[in-house]
Amino acid sequence: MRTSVGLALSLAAFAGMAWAETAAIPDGGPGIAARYVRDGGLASDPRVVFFDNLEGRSSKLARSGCSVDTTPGRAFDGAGCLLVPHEQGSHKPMAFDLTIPAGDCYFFRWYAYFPEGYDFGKGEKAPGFHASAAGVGGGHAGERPNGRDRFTAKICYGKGGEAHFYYYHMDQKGGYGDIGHQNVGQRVRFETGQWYCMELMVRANDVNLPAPNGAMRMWIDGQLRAKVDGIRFRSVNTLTLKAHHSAYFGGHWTSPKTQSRFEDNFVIARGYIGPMVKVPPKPRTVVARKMKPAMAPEEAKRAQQEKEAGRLYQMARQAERMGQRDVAKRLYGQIVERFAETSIAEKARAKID
Ligand SMILES: [Ca+2]
Repeated sequence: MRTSVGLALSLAAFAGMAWAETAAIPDGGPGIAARYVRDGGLASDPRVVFFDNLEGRSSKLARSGCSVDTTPGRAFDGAGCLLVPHEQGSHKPMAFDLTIPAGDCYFFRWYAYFPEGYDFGKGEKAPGFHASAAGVGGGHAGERPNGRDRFTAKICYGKGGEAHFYYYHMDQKGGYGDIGHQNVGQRVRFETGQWYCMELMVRANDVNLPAPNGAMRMWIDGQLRAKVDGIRFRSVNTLTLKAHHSAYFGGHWTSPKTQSRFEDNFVIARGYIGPMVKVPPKPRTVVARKMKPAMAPEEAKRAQQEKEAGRLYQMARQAERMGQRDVAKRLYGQIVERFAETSIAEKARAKID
């Protein structure tokens, strides 16, 4: 009797420890990326195990039909992003693994963009994680994992552009994986023509706990939008996380039309990554006494608008030189619409007329 009471107490203590870990998962706030302006140097952070901003000469993501797109003005940041093509009636591009060290808990951040007219159909797969024992290949759709063979935890872009979890685990209701909808704050439904910062955390459970402690989190633009706790993914510790680039429509359905989605700035790390910061954090140095008088707010705003408009104008000119008149025209249109008060708006208007 004493032994069983002692065992129950130590199990409760162990479960309590596991709960404390769950509680420590961040809800958002500054992540690893907050220290690296425009992700510069982020690849060298000791917690980062995979980084690809599609700016190099080659990319490990340019596989299975996916390619690097350098159309001016297309990327989230820099010159390149990933073009993910979908053919009407096809499941392609098929999923592929990204090499990372074996691990039990990872964060995966990327940026996602859906151009105007994009049709989410019945939903498509997005990046995430899976695990499989040696000798267990793909093609197990519709089979409940047994704890020793495999599991999956990824994001899907669902019907109407609403991101949710899709996960195969030991306690799932049926043969197919479970869906975990957004359950924190207001649900986000993707709009076209806009970049979104996606982040997924997956923690495989410690095995043989009385209460399983597997967990998933999803952040959109740095805001926690979905969480699931208490998941039993596995019954052996040897089943560890592998990163997966998934981008196919299905289940049983396919892309409703031939179209492309775009992605940029992929990072996988051992801690919360968070959105890219575009300006350096404010320096903490003491302000010198003799300073140039600060610009009036109106003047500063105007200068900033001139600068932004100038940047877009340069991009439009570059597109023109490359013979991409549609892109150039779109950019000139943006200048006229967004920066009507600037000197550059006049020049842009002349280009459209
Ligand atoms: Ca890029």
